[in-house]
Formats: sequence, C-alpha cells, structure tokens
Amino acid sequence: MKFLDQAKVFLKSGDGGPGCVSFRREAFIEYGGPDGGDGGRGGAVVLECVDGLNTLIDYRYQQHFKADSGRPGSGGNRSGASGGDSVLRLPVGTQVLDDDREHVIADLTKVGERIVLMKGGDGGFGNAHYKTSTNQAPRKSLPGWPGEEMWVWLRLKLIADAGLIGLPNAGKSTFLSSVTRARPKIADYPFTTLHPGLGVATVGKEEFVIADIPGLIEGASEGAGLGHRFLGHVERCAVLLHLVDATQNDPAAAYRTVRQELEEYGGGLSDKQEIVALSKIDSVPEEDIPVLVDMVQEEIGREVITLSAISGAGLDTALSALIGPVQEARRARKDAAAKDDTDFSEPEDETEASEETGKTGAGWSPV
Ligand SMILES: Nc1nc2c(ncn2[C@@H]2O[C@H](COP(=O)(O)OP(=O)(O)OP(=O)(O)O)[C@@H](O)[C@H]2O)c(=O)[nH]1
Ligand SMILES: [Mg+2]
Repeated sequence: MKFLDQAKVFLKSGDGGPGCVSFRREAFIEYGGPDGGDGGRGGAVVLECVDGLNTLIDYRYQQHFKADSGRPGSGGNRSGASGGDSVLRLPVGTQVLDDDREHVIADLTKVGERIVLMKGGDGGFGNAHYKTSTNQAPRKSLPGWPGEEMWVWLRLKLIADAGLIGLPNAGKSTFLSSVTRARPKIADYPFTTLHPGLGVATVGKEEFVIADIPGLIEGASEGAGLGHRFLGHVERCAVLLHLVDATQNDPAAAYRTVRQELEEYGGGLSDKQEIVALSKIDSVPEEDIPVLVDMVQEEIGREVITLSAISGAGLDTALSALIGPVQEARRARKDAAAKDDTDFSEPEDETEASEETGKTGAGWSPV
C-alpha cells in the first residue's frame, strides 16, 4: 500500500430538495386544498475513523466528495427523500484542517469515531405548509436550502507510543524489524526508509506501537534530505528512542545534529522524553564501548544504553526503558478521559463551554 500523509479534498453537503406546489384534484372532491409536500434534506458530509488503514492514498485518486441532494416534495403531501450522506473513511490519527492549514477542524483519534462535518441543507416547504384559514389555496413553496462546501486538508499523524529517531543509517528500521513483526526495507545507504512505518512490540503482557521514520540530517528543517516533514508522525508518541550509530567517528556530534533538528521543528518534540541508545555495538571493539558511552553521556548528561539489533544485545533493556513512559502516558490519557466524562455531565460554566466550541472552527458535532 502506498503511503500518503496529506491530501486536499473538496467537500460539499447536499442541497435541500424544493417544496412542491400542488392541489388535491379528485372526482367529487371540490376544493381539495393544497397538498404539496416538503423537499427532502440534503445528505451530510461525515468523517468516520476506521481500523486497518494507515495511509490517505485513497484521497489522491478521489478528491471531490459531494453528498446527494434531497429529492423534491410532491403532491399528495409526499415529502421528498433525504439525500445520502458522503462518508469519508479515514485512518486513526487523521486531522482535518481548513484551507489555510491553520485551524484543526476535527481530530480523529479513536476507531469508530464519527463526526458530521457539514449538515445537508433543509428541504423547502411545500404549499401545504402555508395553508391558513385566510389563505386556503397558497401557491407559495420554497426551494431547498443549499448545502455547505469547503476545501479541507487531511493530515495523517500516525498514532504510535514510541518513535524512532536518528540520522540515516543509524539502524532504526533494523531495530523495528528485530523487536516487532514489521518488515521495513533495510539497506546500507542513507534514506532507505522513505515513509514512516509502524510495528507492535511486546514487553511482558503489554503491547505498544513503535514508529520508524526516515532519518534526519543537518538542515532537515530547511528541507535537506527528506526534510522534517515526517516528524509529525512521532509528535503524538509518549517517548522517543534516539539511535546513535556507534560505528561512526563522532557519536556526540550525531546526537547534537538530530537534537538541533528536533528543536527547529518545534511541536513539543524537543521536550519529549528521550531514551538515547548507541546502536550497532556488535561492530565496535568491546573495549571501545565504554569510551563511546562516556562520550555521549557527557554530551547529554544522562544515561545512555547500548544495543545491537543484529546480535540482539540490549534490545530488552531498550524495550523496558520505553515501556515506562508509554504506560505513564496511557495512564494520563485514561485519567484525562475519566475527568472529561465527569466534566461533561456537569459543565462548570456555560460561556466557557461555548467559547471552547467556537475555537474548534465549529460546524461539526460528534454523532
Ligand atoms: N552490525 C550491525 N549493523 C546494523 C545494525 N543495525 C543496522 N545495521 C546495518 O546498518 C544499515 C542501515 O540500517 P537501517 O536499519 O536501514 O538504518 P535506518 O536508520 O533505518 O536508515 P534510514 O532508513 O536510511 O534512515 C544496514 O546495512 C543494517 O544492516 C546492528 O545492530 N549491527
Ligand atoms: Mg530506515
């Protein structure tokens, strides 16, 4: 499956159907009266978060999504049928942004989440609606209300618990392939990984998702290499595993380069918990390892672990170092969700609540 993490699409909800002007005409029934039905409501544009997708590639091939219009009303007081909804099936972690890519309109983080982004237009009234005691034969009916339309950006930010970062060739994909069942492309040249990949690792009974992204190089924030575009995919991780290739001349400098790019990217990445590991230690002489560890430890002022994805050394240590922050983040999320639920039943302040909805860009409501 091809990977695509952003797409621009045009969305339109359905127009309402027009109301009908009609009078009852039947043998032996004089002055049958108005019986024009109302038009049907237009279909809505619905976002649905589904399992089993991890790319937006479908939205490269279809970029226009229009819900059906409502059907016109007809005689005999028959209302028109409502238009069908247009449903966009999106992977978990998709954000919907407005045309200028500044405001997040919706953020789909749970499978099964459904959001009505735009409602369809109401149907127009038929003439039966306007009958009164003084106007018993109205000829008035309304056209349907138009639907809404807009261009939006879909942006996928994969949801992983831990993210792998490092220079190209640091051994990120090899690490992913040895601790999970993912099979990313691995080769001895920079930029083997061209798009992010996910794998599920297990520690004891706990499972967590690790994301592997393309390597960063100096100047990534200015677009060098593959740029820092894919860093968005580790933005939601609880912890980062920073792999530093132990076989290169200056591991401390390698560490600094990647940190610099993280800081330039922003998005809270540089404040995230980070586990630093010297990788490929099977390829350096054993007596050199403590020297290298000291070198990097001095640079970062924290403990550094060592691992080799090929020999398997240190992999368990790395996974157990990751699981702590992952569990902590899960607990925090659970607590926040529980708190949200209680807050929801007892809104503290109504004005605050309405301000909050205003900020999201409005126009949508969870189903
Ligand atoms: N000896 C040894 N070689 C390793 C180890 N891990 C990775 N390599 C080798 O290093 C090279 C690069 O590995 P990758 O896993 O593709 O590196 P990457 O960080 O994903 O690289 P990019 O995708 O280009 O950013 C490959 O030739 C691997 O076989 C290790 O633990 N020991
Ligand atoms: Mg790779």
